[in-house]
Amino acid sequence: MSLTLCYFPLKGAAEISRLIFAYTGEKYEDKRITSEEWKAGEKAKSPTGGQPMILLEGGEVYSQSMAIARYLANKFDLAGKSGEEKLHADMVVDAIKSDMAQSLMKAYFEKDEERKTAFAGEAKEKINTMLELLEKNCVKGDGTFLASGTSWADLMFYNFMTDVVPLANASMSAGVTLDATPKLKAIHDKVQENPNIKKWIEARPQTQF
Ligand SMILES: N[C@@H](CCC(=O)N[C@@H](CS)C(=O)NCC(=O)O)C(=O)O
Repeated sequence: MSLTLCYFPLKGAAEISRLIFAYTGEKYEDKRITSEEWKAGEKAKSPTGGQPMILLEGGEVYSQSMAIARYLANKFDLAGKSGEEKLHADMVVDAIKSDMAQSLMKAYFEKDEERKTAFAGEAKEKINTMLELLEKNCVKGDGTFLASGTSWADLMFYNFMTDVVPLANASMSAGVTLDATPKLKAIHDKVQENPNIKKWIEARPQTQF
């Protein structure tokens, strides 16, 4: 039995794990759970009450998107080749998830127009600062964050630029680009050009989020 990744029919917090499966070519079941199914019984299966969840070969269920993605990165050798490389990859992933993506999402989902404008301004500033820092301090390889080659940090960055930033650019004129950060652009492009990733991007269900 292969691994089963469960999530709503969205890219959202499961897409980084799907990208890890896609990049490595490892087989899994991409189980998409509707809101109705979730409420009707699936939610009760999640150890921490949310999705995504992963069902392991032995039947155990685990949740929390970043714990699942980190587990897969370790399992499929995309976490980094040493303790320090793993720390480096985690640092980049946290900067993307906890700092950049979170500030954009806070603005994106805000209903009050005045607050939305203020949050969008803050998000833009945070992202531009973080992109400069990642460019300056965090790219150790040739088109990869790690010196040893592609890692889940590169896939996380690609996920952010491909699935999160376009929403913010379209709806809040966030204007986030990689024009001033050539090393980050090279990381994005290297993932985008990977044949397994290309295949997944073409084949994956089309969803807004
Ligand atoms: N910190 C958790 C958040 C989990 C979470 O809230 N997931 C949402 C979907 S993105 C969910 O399951 N919502 C439905 C619910 O909580 O019942 C993670 O990263 O996995």
